[in-house]
Amino acid sequence: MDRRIDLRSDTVTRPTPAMRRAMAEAEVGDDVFREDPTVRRLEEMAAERLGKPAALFVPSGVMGNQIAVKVWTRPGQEVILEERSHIFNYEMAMMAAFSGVLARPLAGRQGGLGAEDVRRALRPPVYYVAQTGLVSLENTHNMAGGLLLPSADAEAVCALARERGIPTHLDGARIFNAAVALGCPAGELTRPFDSVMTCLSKGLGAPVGSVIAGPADFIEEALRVRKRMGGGMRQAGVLAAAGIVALTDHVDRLAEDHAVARRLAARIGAIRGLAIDPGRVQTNIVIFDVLHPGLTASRVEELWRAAGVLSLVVEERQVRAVTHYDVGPEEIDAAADRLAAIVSEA
Ligand code: TLP
Repeated sequence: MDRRIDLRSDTVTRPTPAMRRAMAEAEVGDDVFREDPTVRRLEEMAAERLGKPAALFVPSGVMGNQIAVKVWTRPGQEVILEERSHIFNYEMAMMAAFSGVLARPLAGRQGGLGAEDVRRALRPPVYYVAQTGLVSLENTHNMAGGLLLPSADAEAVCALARERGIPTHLDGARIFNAAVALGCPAGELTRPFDSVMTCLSKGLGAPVGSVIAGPADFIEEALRVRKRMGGGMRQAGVLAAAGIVALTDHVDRLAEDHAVARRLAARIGAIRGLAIDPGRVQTNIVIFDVLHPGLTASRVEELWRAAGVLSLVVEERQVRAVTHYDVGPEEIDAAADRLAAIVSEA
């Protein structure tokens, strides 16, 4: 069988030879003492790209998001977020376990929340109800199929929160995908938010690591919280070096991932028994519906895997395929051919 085609996630990318070289040559120090020059360089670069005064390198996206929740909130408060968001669904209830806050998930439209949705969910400032401690949005929205968060909604939600003195956080794990898709700097998309988390280890291809960015006092507190979570790393410059290559060389090429995602969506759209609106594939995530009565998402995943293509089941009748720099048009065509064969044989 041909080499397997891994569409489970853009996290499966391995460091490029250039990254490996940068890692081997990285100047390092003990970052718990804040003495690793490569980590500091990455943090400065990330702060600048994300348009915030300061940034902090963290081991994972989950840790970055959860540090932000912890810094912005107090136990007993509520966090407003979209019901299919990563923070609510895939971070193992850590906001409750670590920060003692209650999630206030709202049904969104295509992954986004409008100011009116948020306004209705904000708690009145009376002493006998739990107060809203944070509003968090996601861009691109993973489970909505990599959709872009409409900038007007982001601006309006953040303006409303600011008026009420409530901080805002952006889970921007794939904010550089959004920036490339829109042809604008990432800093423009993060501007309305007080803090942002982004991942270096997804489409940007670094082996490990994410960053959070925000005001200097937020980052100062985030440093303490990171240490409490066990996320203080020592000679982390070997990892940060790959992150620097990711931010320098791998952002613009995300457009290629988006193009092959659209190609895959167009092919899937032509398979009877499956459904996808190719117009809704804006970045590198392709989520399609399994309509064929003889198949389920798990069965499609299993048969596709047997044919050498890995994907993820996201709902009973939904499968996710994510593109990244290890899959080009050829792999995508092969994956689509095998999927078409599976459905027609069912
Ligand atoms: N997402 C992973 C899985 O957990 C689903 C993936 O393969 O897409 N925010 C968003 C929007 C994410 O998609 C992810 C990872 C994270 C945060 C967490 O990042 P890590 O995995 O670095 O902790």
